[in-house]
Formats: sequence, structure tokens, C-alpha cells
Amino acid sequence: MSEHNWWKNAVIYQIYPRSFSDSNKDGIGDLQGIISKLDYLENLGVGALWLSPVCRSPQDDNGYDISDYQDIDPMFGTLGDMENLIEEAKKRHIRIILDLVLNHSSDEHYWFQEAKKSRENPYHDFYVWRDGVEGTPPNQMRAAFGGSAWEWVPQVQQYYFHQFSVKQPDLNWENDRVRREIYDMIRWWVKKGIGGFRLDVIDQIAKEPDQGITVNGPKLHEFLRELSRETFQEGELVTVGETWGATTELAKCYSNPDHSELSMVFQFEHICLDQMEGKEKWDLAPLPFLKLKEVLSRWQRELYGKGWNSLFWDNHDLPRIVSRWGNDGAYRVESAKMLAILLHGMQGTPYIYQGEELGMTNIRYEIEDYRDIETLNMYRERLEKGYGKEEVMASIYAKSRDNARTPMQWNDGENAGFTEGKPWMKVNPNYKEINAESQVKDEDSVFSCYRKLIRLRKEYPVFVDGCFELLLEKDENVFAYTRTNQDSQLLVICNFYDQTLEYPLEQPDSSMRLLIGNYKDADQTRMLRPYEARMYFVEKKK
Ligand code: TEU
Ligand code: CA
Repeated sequence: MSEHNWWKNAVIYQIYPRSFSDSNKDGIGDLQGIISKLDYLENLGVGALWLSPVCRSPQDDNGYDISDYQDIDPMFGTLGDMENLIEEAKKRHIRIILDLVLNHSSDEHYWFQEAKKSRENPYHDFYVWRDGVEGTPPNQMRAAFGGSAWEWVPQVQQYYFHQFSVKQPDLNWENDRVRREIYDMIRWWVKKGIGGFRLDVIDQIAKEPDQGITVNGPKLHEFLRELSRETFQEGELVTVGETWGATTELAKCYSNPDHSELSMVFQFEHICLDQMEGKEKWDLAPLPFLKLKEVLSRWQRELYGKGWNSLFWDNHDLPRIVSRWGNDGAYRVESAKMLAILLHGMQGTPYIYQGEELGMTNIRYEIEDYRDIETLNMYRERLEKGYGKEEVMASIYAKSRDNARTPMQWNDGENAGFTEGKPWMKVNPNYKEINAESQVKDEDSVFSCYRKLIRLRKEYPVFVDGCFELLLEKDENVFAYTRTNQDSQLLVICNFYDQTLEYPLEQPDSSMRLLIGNYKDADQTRMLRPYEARMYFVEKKK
């Protein structure tokens, strides 16, 4: 693997800093907290850490509203701590990936503070302004977190555009001064030794609000290629774009092996399957399993040789996968491992979201204990619209972003070892049963399964280059596939549900070596037990 493509056989770990580890007892995770856990992460074997935003921010959207791109928020530490983290991580062969929020800034950023002073201000044009139509906003566009996408500023007698909260005004990418400022800032971080970037809602930067366009605007790829040319193409940086609007066709542009845009993108087609069609994520629907297989295999097939996938179940915006598509009751451990094996056998770069490697689960709190702006706005809006409280809470239990944001469960001590202060959000009460300390020393834990998967990926080239083929396409319970290269093959077979099944393929023979599974005696049984997953390796005869 050339150093330029190091991320093809690495696994990336996402940290949500405010919930990871608190070093100074204020109840909020911080950079020193992360440094104190680097040995744990090295032991797990990950090659890079993607940190959700740690730059200076009023925290209206937990840091996705940046007021200074070149400083660390005091809540998380200092620039010195960041340099320290980069250095300490490097000693353990771990790179640090920064979360860049380039679609919008905070309204408390200097640029916006200036921009709203007058139409003549040199920064006015850094944002997207429009006149009103007879005292009302220019159009009906809505913001992702509720309400109009337009906000009136009396001082300049204009509305500004915001796709997210009012405190997240959209940057105007049409303005080349904006783009130049951004490139300078990125180069500054690269000089500091940053290993790569995750680009927040990057497919929304080329908006055309007059046409009602937010995602995939006409100038998107032009902007991306310029951004890449000016910043990313030097060295060994990894870049991953967050693109809710990606199709496989678009993903081939984004992740073109010629490096003209990005290394890869996060696509969300599989993640949106358990909601009512054409509705919001809160409108729950059962997971259509055959469709899940179809979607994931289409992405595998179409990007083969032409692009690069990222593989994920979880992130800071999504519920916990074991509660969502696994079983967080009797089969928590088995189903968490099954989902891990299923995902990690595919082609692409796997991402692990903090706590996923422990099989951490969703929460059911009283509404007062939720913190997320999206959840709280939705709760208010839906009650106003006449939804019943129970129905709204059911949506929150299933989909709230706070499911992923509860403090990391380190041990069975107070506050799960996350803080010695009062945690900013309640700890999941199951931490005595589910925590890192007990799993690290247990060979049969979910943690050990992830650890092993990461090692296998480094050991067997077929994980990186094998061609994907879906088996048993119409099977309603089993997800099975092969990955094949010149001299070997992987066979992955997973029972996705809690029924015991007859083993649906030819019985494994002595040419097949079990690399990993989630039951101890997998080789001896002709059945697939609840959530059973096996991964076999077959050497081709020469
Ligand atoms: O999320 C993008 C985004 O579109 C979210 O609104 C997403 O639809 C929602 O979280 C699903 O529940 C990114 C970040 O990942 C998210 O944390 C930020 O709030 C958002 O951008 C704004 O920066
Ligand atoms: Ca702290």
C-alpha cells in the first residue's frame, strides 16, 4: 500500500470530544482526555481519529458552528493541547483528522459580525443575503433544524440564508475571498501536522437559494476541485466528505482515484432505509432487509476500481446500530459483533464511532435530559402540530442524535469513568454492564471482535482489493457475500435476525479457514444461530 493510500487498509475512529473523556472535572470531554486514552486506541488498532469539531464555537450545535477556525475552544483545551495530541498520536502511528465545517460559520465569527454591520462592509458578501418580498422572506425554504431558512437583520434590511440553525449562517462560496480565506486556514492546519479532514455537509456549499437548490448545486464539483488543488493534494492527507445527497455516480466523482476531489465520501442511502418514504427520519418504518442488501451491494459494485467507499453504521448524528438493527437485549453481544463483521468485510474504509466497539446502546430519557438542538426543536414543533407525546418520544428513542452522544463508558465506577464532575449529559445507566475496562481484558467481548477485524484487514490484502459479490440475494434473513482477488477469497455469512436457520450455503470444508465468528464452535454446526456471523478465508489453488 503506497503511503498516499494508507487509508485504504486503515480503520478510522470517530471521537465526539465532549463525550469522550473529561480531564478537568468540568463534566465535558476535552483534548487532554483524548490524550489519556491514546493507549486504548492504539490497542484497538485504529490508524486515525476523526474529531468532531473542537474549534472555538458558541456551541449552539455542539461545535458545528465555528467562530474561529484557527483556535481551539477553551472548553476542549488550547492549541498547545492540540499540538500535543498530534504528537502523542503520531508516536502511536495514529493520525488526527479535523472536522471542517465550511458550509457555514457561527454568527459569532468575526466575518459575520462584520457582515451584518452594513451592506458596504467588506465582509458583507461573505454570506448569502437577499432582500425580502413585501416584508416576508424571499422564499419558503426551511432550515434543517426547523423554521425558515431566512433570518432578517434590521441593520442591513436584508435576510441571510441559513440551512441549519439561525446561529449557523451559510458562507457564500461564490465569493473568491471566502474561498481563499478557507484555503489559507486549511494550509495552516496541514502545517501543524493534521492528517486529514472530514468535510461537514460539503455537498451543500454550492447552494443556489433563488432556485431552491441546497444540495448538489451546479458549481459543486468546480469548487471541490479547486479546494482540493489548493490544499489537499500535497502529502498523505485523507479527506472524507459528508454527502447526504450522494448517488454512486456522484461518489465516483468525489472519490475519483486521480485525487481530483476527495479520498471518499460518507453516503447515507442505507442509513435512510428505516423511515417512511419521502418523510423525515422521525417517521419510523421497519428496515426493509432485502433493500439494505441491494443498496450496500450496489455501492460495493459500482465503486469497485472507480472510487472508494467509506463503511459505517454509526456517527454522532445517528442512533446506536446495535439498538437500531441489532438486538440490544438478549443478543446484544452477538448482534453487535455480527454487524461489525458484516461491515468490516466490505470494500472501503471502515469507521468506528466511539462506543460502537463496546456495543453501546440507545437511551430512553425524560425530555429534560436531552441536549440536542435538532431533537428539542422537533419535539416542540411536533407537539405544536398536534402529535401525541408518546409518538414523539418513540421517534426520539429511535432516532435522536443524543443516542450517540451519551458519555463514553470507560469503567463501572462513578459516571462510567467519563468525568469526576457532573457530566454534561446523563450517562447511559447500563455502564456497569457495558464498559471498556471489562471488555479490553475479555477475549470474547465486542471490543476484541473489532480489534481482531482491524488486524485482519491489515493482514489480508483481499480486504482491500477483493471484488464483491452478493450471495443469496433473495434470502430474507441472511446477508452473505464474497470478496475475491487473484489468489484468495473471503466468505462472509451473517444471520441478521434472532431465529436459528439451516446453514444456507454449501457446508464449509477443510479448504476454508474461519477467520472470525461470533460463536465459539462455529465450525462444528450446520446451523446459523441467532445473529451468527462467520468470516472464512479460502486460498485459491495454484
Ligand atoms: O450533519 C448534516 C445534516 O444534514 C444533519 O442535519 C443531519 O441531517 C441530521 O443530523 C440527521 O439527524 C452535519 C453534522 O454531522 C451535524 O452534526 C451538524 O449538526 C450539521 O452538519 C450542521 O453542521
Ligand atoms: Ca473538561
